Amino acid sequence: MDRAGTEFSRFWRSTGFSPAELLLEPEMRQTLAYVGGVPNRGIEFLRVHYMLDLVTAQRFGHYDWSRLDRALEVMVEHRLKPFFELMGNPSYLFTDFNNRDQAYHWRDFVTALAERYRDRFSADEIRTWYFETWNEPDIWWKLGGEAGFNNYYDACSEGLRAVDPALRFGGPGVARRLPPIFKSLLAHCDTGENFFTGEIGVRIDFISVHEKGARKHVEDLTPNSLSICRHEMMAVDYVRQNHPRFASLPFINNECDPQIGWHIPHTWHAMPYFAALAAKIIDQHQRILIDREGVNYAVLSNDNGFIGRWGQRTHLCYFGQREILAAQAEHRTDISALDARIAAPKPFELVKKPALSAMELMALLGEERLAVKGDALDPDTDGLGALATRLPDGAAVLLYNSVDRIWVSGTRSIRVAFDSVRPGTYAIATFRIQNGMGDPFTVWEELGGPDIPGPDELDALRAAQEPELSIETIRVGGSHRPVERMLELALPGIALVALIERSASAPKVPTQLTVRHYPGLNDATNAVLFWQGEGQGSSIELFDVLWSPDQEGPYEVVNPAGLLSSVFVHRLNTVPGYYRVRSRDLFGRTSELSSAVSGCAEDVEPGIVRAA
Ligand code: 8U8
Repeated sequence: MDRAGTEFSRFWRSTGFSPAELLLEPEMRQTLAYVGGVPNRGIEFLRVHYMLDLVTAQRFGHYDWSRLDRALEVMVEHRLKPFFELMGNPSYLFTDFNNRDQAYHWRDFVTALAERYRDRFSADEIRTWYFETWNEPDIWWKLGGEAGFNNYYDACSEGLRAVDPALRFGGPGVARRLPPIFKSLLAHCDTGENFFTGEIGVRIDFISVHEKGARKHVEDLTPNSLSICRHEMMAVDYVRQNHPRFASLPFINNECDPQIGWHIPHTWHAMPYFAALAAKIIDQHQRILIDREGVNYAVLSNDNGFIGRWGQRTHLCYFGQREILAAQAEHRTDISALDARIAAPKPFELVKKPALSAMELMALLGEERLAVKGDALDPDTDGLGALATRLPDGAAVLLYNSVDRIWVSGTRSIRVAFDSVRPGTYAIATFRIQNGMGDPFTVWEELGGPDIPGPDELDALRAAQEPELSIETIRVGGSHRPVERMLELALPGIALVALIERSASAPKVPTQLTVRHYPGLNDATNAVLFWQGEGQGSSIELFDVLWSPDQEGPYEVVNPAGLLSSVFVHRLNTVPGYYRVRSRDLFGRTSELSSAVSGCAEDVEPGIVRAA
């Protein structure tokens, strides 16, 4: 291990989707249990379009917040923070922001919103959120052109500032490259007149754009990963040249997807290809934008929080009868249709894709980079790259093998060597995602591609959804020779290799075990269990879920493989029983069992929460 580390900011821990009404539906609640369960808050922000459509109103100033309250509670319950687009229109009252009264009503609406969620979630909490403009105003802004948009911007800014000047607000999250509304907003913020105060200039706390790797197309266009960084640099350079006082603001690409069109099926969305590509794009941002260009890069987000099937851009594969394709064009939220759907939930199942497992592996990286002395590393040419970090009790290296070609495959033999390892007992853990490892789509194909998988098929899919793990325990003496291991990494593929020193203390018991019930396929009721667990013992631990018909036990493990994330879905047995969870370190030491929650198919309504 090289001691000369530099700070490593985990800037990719974000996702998004549309539309906000999904937050009130069971499919998204279950999705967020997975997304929020990624270890070390490996996904922290959730950026959702049309949030403010969830507010209803008969007239300006009289708002029903109840649906938005619930939407935010679902996020926060799953440890997620809103990347809060001030987008949407309460009962479609607002029509034109060139109208002075409407601009003032919007300002007061934003003030009411910020006060409400400060009181509900605390000032400290909402200061860690981001507030952003309307999504992609260059396409979706219809309330008064560029002048109206600037009034809207000032209303958002002043509305938030009235509650707390420390609330972060920026934008404009544009879809196209340097569109006119991007330029007019920056000019307004730099030298324009604030609609409300008459001051020259309006605050902007961060600048956000969208750049993706290929255009929208039904074909699998080859994403050009480097072009994402190159195109982002065009926005950065524009700001540096035209608005130098904004040059060091946090810069964000909060829709950094390989290809436009989340809903268009590209089978590679289900495959290790996407996992490896996402890791490579993150590393390119570290190398090119942060290290080389000195950009204050704050957030990179894939927009892959949607509900969809294998080929769609989602973290999980949905099985069930619904086609959830809202928000493909300008979206209007139909509140009464939403309420009707909430009242009659449909059965479904979700299976994790490599896109989400990749986030679990990325989440195991530490916050200090270590030098990588790769003689032959040239990732943008041959696809093999590495991100190495220090952990409090060792080191973790993320290796990816990814080229911008969907049909190219192969294998690399890699020698991973950790230098300067002090004497002690260590575990070397290797997690892998590649064809046939952590790859449930291949299992689904082998099963004949069932639309509605049976119970055993679902078990097989879920058994394949965790990254493949091998663990070896070694003793390091005082020789100062590097600790070396060979690794075969497929193209495409990613691996996380960690060297973890054995600590004196055993893993700590997980807390806050919660179970929620959902209607599953095959007439099943699923228990979705989630809990708090990491950050207490060794830096890399796994969880097990145990079940017993008797609260006192004996308990048996029901998860087929150790879990990195603090979430597990289990089909309820016909006999009532109890669940407990435990942590397990890489040396096989386990914590005590957590307190129990009951999982009983007979006495539950879907969606009921039971806290331990
Ligand atoms: C540039 C562009 C062309 C187009 O036809 O549609 C677009 C839609 C374009 C850019 C962005 C866009 O919508 C965003 O991207 C979507 C997607 O499916 O890739 C979604 O991920 C986002 O919700 C949306 O903001």
